[in-house]
Formats: sequence, structure tokens, C-alpha cells
Amino acid sequence: MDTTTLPRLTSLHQELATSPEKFGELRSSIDALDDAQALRERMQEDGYLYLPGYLNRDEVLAAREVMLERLAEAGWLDPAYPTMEAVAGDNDTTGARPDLVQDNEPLRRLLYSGRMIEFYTRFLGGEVAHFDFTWTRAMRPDAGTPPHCDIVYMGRGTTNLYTSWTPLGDIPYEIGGLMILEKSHRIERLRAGYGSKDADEYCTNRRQAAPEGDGGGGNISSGGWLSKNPVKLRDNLGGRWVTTEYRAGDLLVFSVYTVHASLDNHSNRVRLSSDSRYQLASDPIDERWMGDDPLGRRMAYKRGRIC
Ligand SMILES: O=C(O)CCC(=O)C(=O)O
Ligand SMILES: [Fe+2]
Repeated sequence: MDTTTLPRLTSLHQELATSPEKFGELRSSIDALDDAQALRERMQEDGYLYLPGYLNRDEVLAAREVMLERLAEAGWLDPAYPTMEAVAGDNDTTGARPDLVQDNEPLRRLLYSGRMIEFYTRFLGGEVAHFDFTWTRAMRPDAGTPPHCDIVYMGRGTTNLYTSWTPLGDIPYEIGGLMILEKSHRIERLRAGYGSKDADEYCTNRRQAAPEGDGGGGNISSGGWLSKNPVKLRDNLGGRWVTTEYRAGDLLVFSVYTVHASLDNHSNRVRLSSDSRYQLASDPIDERWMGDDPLGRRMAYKRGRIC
């Protein structure tokens, strides 16, 4: 990769070093698509599979359209531009918008039937189940998502569990897509430490024990994040941050132990993407993300323990 032509890349406002030992492009696994064993070996080696153009671009754009019409109605977009351009309006709301999958048939079809399920059936080697909850995101021009592993939010079922991160539109560097810390799923001390925690557990023996809210309470940092500093984190753990300029139709799949984060959005547009989760139907599933209203029931899953 010719890193001399890259724009300035930041994550959480920190400038990423783009020297070849610290930064690179995602490796495409589209050549291994028909070979389940090769796909598993790549996942084992790198912690992710990048499948550019694997999904149907028109289906992705149909899902995008439903989302953007809804954001336009809610006043999130600048009405001076065509809705499909997703130019951000004059407000500061951002982040998770789980409502954008509701009554969005094109998005449901994209994520939970057809090519997506065909991929997982081959990759996992059996009947596939998915979480009912879908994380849909509308990220305005602002900071990205801090580094984390998904296991801390969804580790109460099988750990043979994978995330699909699906760009719902073209996401060049300036809009800021997902980045993966290559091979981080194999770092033993990370798996045994942070990777063994649960964002919904809190420490009953600590004064700041706080069952409310999103993580914290002595067990794990608030929000469940591994770090708020992607540059220092890479310096400590080694490896490269890898990412790309995504196109609608691309698919990125990664394990629940793989460290990931996102680039900041330096454009004037809203970044649309979704993350959804898949496993074997025969494996135990994390009940927190099943049913109609997982966020509403979140408090019921808080667990206290002595740390
Ligand atoms: O899209 C993002 O900024 C974060 C996505 C993420 O954390 C995930 O797909 O698990
Ligand atoms: Fe994540």
C-alpha cells in the first residue's frame, strides 16, 4: 500500500501513524469465498474476513434509502442536498439508531437472508442463528467509536460468534469506516483480561459499584471500551490498524475477540452502517440480544459479583 497518498487519518481525534508496520489495507478474502476451510484459516490468522462487493449493491442502497428518508424526516439531514447524499443537518445527535432497522424490509433482507446467511452457513458449517437486535448507526461528522472487543457485550452464549459490519453506502476515508487491529484476537493476555469481562457486570465489593448505565461499576470501564487512545493501544499491543475505503456492497466479518474501532468522520456527511451477529443455531445464544426490546430489558441482565 502506498501510504504517502493517504489523507490525514484520525480516530478519537488522535492522528494515526500510517507507516507500513503500523497501518495497512484490509486483506480481501473474496478469492477464498467457495472454500470454507480457507475462510476459517484466514479468520484464525487475521481475526477478520473482508469480502469486497460480496453483497448486492442495489439491495444495500435500498436499505440506505429507507434509513435516510427517516433521518431526513427527523431533521438530521441538510434539506438543501439530495437525501441520498446524507449531508448532515444542523444538530448534534449521533451514534446508535436501532430504530432504523424497524420496518426496514430491505435492510432485514440484506442482513438476515440471501447472501449473508449463505456466507455464514458455509463459514460456520451448519444452520445459522442471528441476534434479534441489530445495531444501526448514523455517525455524524465527529469522533469515531473507541477500541473494544464485542465479546464484553455478548459473551453469555457461544464465543463462536461473529459480527458483520456492513457499510450502508460508500465510506471513503474522510467519512471514516471501521478499522481492525490485525491479529489482536490472538493476544492471550487480552483474551484472559479485558476479553473475559462482561459490560453488564459490576463489582458489589467496590464503592463505585453502579448497576445502572452502560458498563462501569469497577468491573470494566464505562461503555465497556478497551481504551480511548487507539494510538497508544496499538503501541502497546503491536500489530497494524487495517481499514479501507468501503463501497456499498462490501462486507467485513470479524470475531468477538478482535479489537476494532472506527475512524473519525471528517466529512460533512452522515456515515450509515450496521452491525449484526451470527452463530450456529445449535450453540447457546446470549439472551440479552434476543426478543423485541433488548435495550428496554437491559437492567434485568445486570449482575453483581465480588471482584
Ligand atoms: O460502526 C462503528 O463505529 C462501530 C461498529 C462496531 O463496534 C461493531 O461492528 O462491532
Ligand atoms: Fe463492536
